[in-house]
Amino acid sequence: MKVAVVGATGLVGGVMFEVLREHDFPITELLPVASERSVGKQLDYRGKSYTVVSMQAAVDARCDVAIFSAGGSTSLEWAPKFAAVGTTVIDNSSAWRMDPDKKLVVPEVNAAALTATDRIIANPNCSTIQLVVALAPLHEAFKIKRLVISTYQSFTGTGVKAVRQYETERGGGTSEDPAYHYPIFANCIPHCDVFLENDYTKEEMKLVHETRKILNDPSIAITATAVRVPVDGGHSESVNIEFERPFTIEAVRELLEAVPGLVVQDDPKQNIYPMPLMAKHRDEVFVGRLRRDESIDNGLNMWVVSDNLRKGAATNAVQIAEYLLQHGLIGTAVTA
Ligand code: A2P
Ligand code: 11C
Repeated sequence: MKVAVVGATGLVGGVMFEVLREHDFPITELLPVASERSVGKQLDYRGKSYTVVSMQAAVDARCDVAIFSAGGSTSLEWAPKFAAVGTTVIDNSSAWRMDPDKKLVVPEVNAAALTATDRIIANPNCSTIQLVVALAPLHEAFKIKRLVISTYQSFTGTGVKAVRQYETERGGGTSEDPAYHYPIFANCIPHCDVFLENDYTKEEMKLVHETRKILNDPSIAITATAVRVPVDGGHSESVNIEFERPFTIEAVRELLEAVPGLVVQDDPKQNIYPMPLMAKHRDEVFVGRLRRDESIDNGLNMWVVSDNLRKGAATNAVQIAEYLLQHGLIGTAVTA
């Protein structure tokens, strides 16, 4: 595969290289791509140095696949140009996710919907990805009526600038170009992404809209609070679920244990539960603290943790590319 990594100099871009290498993705030609500022920079992949190229050079190269992590406006402008020359774009930004003509894919849940004609495929938001991996089998078994989600999101989700802010503050300094309005070190900020008209943040509404789209059920009632925390390693989520139908904790555990890429870590007596420190650098979604919500019928509480740069971004995108490849949906045979 001829592969372009767009946003190669960014935080997700760096993890993308790690995941491509660890998954042994069959790359015949690799193009690191970034803004004009970075063109000519050298990046290392598998001990070899690669020169960062411009967006236009990457379009002209007619790659088989381009994995984008360069923000929404870059995707909006450039993804159609890549698609027009036959490159399949897997896009990490929020630009295309809610477009009714674009698939929003978490391979464990809905990869079967992909076809060779999908030229721009949307990777969901990090907090949605880890959530739906855990929810999908439960929705199928017991039908979810309502979800209340509270997130504890790593500053790494905001990118390089936020990591610099955290590190400067941790060292006792004040960031000259902060990513957040307030200090993130030793703080919690109930504000992820921008505020919308309804006083929810965009991040909170992504959880509402993207979850409904991926689970293919607009009837699920969903409400969310997204909080930025001074944590490196992953996003955590407290998830309260009300099901239509009765369930048992044993059945929930059995369903979750059968999900590929999901690890149940749930033994309170032994202090076993998921934590971001342990999820870091892992591709899986970790679920624990399974217990009944005793305040309602058919209520479940759980705690979901995953490395937001891995399964929440790079890993999910690479898994989509792997699925396309394994099913003959990308490559020269398809694009010719
Ligand atoms: P650059 O390093 O040249 O600015 P992060 O989210 O970690 O901050 O990374 C953002 C990534 O998106 C970087 O690789 C950045 O490249 C890239 N990027 C930002 N703006 C553009 C653009 N207009 N065209 C192409 N790549 C961009
Ligand atoms: C966060 N979800 O941690 C973000 C990062 O819509 O893909 C990525 C933003 C997005 O705040």
